[in-house]
Amino acid sequence: MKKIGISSNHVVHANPRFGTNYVNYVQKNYIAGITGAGALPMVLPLGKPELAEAYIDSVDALLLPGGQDVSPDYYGEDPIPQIGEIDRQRDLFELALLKEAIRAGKPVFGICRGAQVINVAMGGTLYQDLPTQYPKLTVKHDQYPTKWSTPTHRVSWERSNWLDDAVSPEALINSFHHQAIKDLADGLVVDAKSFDGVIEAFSNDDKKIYGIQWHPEMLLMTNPEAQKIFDAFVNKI
Ligand SMILES: [Mn+2]
Repeated sequence: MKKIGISSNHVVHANPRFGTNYVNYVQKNYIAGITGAGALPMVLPLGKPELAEAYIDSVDALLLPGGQDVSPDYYGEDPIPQIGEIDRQRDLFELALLKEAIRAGKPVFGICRGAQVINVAMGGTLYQDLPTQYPKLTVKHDQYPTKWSTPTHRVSWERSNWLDDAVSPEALINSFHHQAIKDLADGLVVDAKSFDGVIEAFSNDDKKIYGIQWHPEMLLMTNPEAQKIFDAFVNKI
């Protein structure tokens, strides 16, 4: 069975269930996507970057899920007032995991924040906040309060890519981001954009690096077709 490492998020604010006894967590929908594709999810507890090599040694591929904003420090900027929560511990752990996965030639799939982490790690930049920094914004990229499982906006496919058999060209996707890729890193190629020009998918098939800006795991409960994205990734291993 192929083993997919999923980097976990953590709760580091006091909360009603756990107080200050903080927890690592992965949303169950990611687990469902990986098991649905016939692979074995291995949750990687958010921890020391020095452990990244050992973690990556123990899996066949890496999934970087969604979550906090990426600190702009890695691409040479200070945070603007509109940035959301950043978490340098998570950034540094995931940047280390990604570096090790690329070194080991193991496939990587970044979803939302995960795609942004890949881009930044490879030398790209982000819009810290689309409404503030992207003048051409005409699509609602943070669809809240519409449900997670409701697809809302279209994408324009730029070239044949790894999702050809997984996502129909007319498909709607869901969208929960206010950050987005600004300058795409060298070595990555755009697969799809929204109709206002925001990069929604990229890949490097030679290095087996894949990123999408939407959340197929959240679509699973209402749209079984979304499983095909996880299947396509597992087939790349
Ligand atoms: Mn979007």
